[in-house]
Amino acid sequence: MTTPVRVAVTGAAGQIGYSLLFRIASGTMLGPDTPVDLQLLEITPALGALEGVRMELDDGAFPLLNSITCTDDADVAFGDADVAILVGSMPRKAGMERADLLSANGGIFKPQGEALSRSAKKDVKVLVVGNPANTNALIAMNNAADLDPGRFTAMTRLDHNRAISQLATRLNSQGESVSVNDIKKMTVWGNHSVTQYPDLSHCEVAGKNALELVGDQEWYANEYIPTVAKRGAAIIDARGSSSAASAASAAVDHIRDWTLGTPDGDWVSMSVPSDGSYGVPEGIISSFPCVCKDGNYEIVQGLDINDFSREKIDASAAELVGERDAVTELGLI
Ligand code: NAX
Repeated sequence: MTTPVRVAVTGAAGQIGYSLLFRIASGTMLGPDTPVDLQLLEITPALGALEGVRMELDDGAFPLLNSITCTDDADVAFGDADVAILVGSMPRKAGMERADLLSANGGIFKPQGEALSRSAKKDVKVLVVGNPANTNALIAMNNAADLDPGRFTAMTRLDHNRAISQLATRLNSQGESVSVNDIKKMTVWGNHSVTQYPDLSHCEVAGKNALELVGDQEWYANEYIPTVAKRGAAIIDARGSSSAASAASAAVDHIRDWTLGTPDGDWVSMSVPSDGSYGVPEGIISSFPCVCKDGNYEIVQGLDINDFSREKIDASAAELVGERDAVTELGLI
């Protein structure tokens, strides 16, 4: 049998975990020939609920699920991990100041970065889902002294998928016949927040430029971009709780593409440590167009950035710099 891949998931008893774990166990993330060991981390009071999730995983009799570990010890959960999906976090609550939010998450992601550094494989692939995802990833990265910073990524794949779906809906309403499969080279830049910039200027629909097909800058600037950026809030309004199944699906997409590669002629949006590409300040974790091959990712180079895009990318990067400065002041990085 192929050696199982060790996949650590934090916040495993939460609502994203409830969708995510079953998809990992079924082979959707790493392929139909790759067995997995699930290493699940929760806070101590949630271990009882996590036990229930373990029972349901057992009841799935998944052929690829080699073992399940449930723990409240980060070093056990991250032990020799090949993949670590960090879902558990302290999201913003009504009335919470930014410093309180960042400080509460520092209490989670600083020790988890240290534990990843001590215990995970050196080539672990880390995906931070828990919000504020980009800055939580930055905190973990900066506290993982023995790991390459490039192993730390944050999730903007849900935004990317939302951007594709909203574009297909619009083009179909214009009388085109478009499936999500026709849409390539979508890019979401910046932060997983309302400042994110879903960019249609390089996006292709069955080989044609998406923006030209839409032909309506007003809709693009004033409807499309805000609809994608505020989709999370719209889901909360409709469902009474935040996106979970779609977030789990995006996490599966992110790790699958990083591991198995992006299709030729396409790219995906991933929040990765900036190397200064496209004028995004070095060191912050920001969303870029990325291609993946042989288990590595690279930021797509050489795209033209028009004035509209420049302003949007700069605004989102400025927000990330502000968050970085705040966590620096708090002594978290
Ligand atoms: P839930 O509150 O349902 O679950 C979170 C779980 O994390 C809980 O079971 C909790 O006990 C656990 N947890 C808390 N602190 C922990 C720690 N230190 N170690 C291990 N586990 C810990 O939230 P859920 O709906 O699953 O969402 C999880 C996170 O994903 C939230 O921060 C949410 O804002 C974020 N999201 C990020 C998205 C993205 O695109 N990046 C989209 C979906 C989602 O909003």
